[in-house]
Amino acid sequence: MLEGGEGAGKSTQARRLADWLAGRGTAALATREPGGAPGAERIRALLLDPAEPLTPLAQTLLHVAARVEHVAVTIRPALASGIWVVCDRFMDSTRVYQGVAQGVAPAAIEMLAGIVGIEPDLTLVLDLPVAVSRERSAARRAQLGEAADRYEAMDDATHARIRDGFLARAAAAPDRYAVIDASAGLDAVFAELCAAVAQRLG
Ligand code: T5A
Repeated sequence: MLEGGEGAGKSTQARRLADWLAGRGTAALATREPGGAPGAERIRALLLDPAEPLTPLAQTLLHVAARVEHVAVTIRPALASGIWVVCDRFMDSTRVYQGVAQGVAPAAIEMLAGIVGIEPDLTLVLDLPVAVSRERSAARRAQLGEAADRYEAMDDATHARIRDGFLARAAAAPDRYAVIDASAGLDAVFAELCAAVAQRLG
């Protein structure tokens, strides 16, 4: 899984990583959350809409509903066929965005994680200072003519807590996480990701 703050390069690198794995003879699928299955993509639209007020707990339940659908429709069938899954965000995003940043009780989130029933073999945290993350997101939005979504609209202090939340999770389980400096250029970040995957997963 690829995790981290906004604009860290997760979507770009997930696609590259899946292609790289395929080039080495390992069939791989790049997918994303919230989304990755038709029903989950519809839930995504509601979750990202800043005009639709949603309590943190409602966001949590919707993210998990989208994830359950994504796991059932996309992830489990791929894994059952021997296809590796490279996912842009997963349960840690709920733990950090809804738990650490918005105060949803960890016990409630872990109960829901149990219902999702699957955790990644390896999580790559793309780490980026908040200011750089803001610049990249703003540039991408300007390019696409999009407005800030619910999460991009959160203030810098909240995004700093999100960054710290991912780093804390990585520090607590170094065997299942690798932290990648995402402030480097695209190719340098990609090289670091590939090295981490090769070293950890063979
Ligand atoms: N969320 C999600 C929760 O709150 N709880 C949850 O449980 C889950 C699953 C999803 C939002 O939902 C929240 C978190 C998110 O806020 P999203 O649009 O999918 O919304 O948000 P992100 O995952 O953050 O996606 P982004 O597209 O914003 O960021 P990425 O995927 O990290 O970055 P990417 O690849 O799109 O790149 C962004 C821009 O930066 C450039 C790219 O070209 C692009 O323009 N870029 C670089 N430029 C220079 N150097 C590099 N190394 C670069 N890497 C990328």
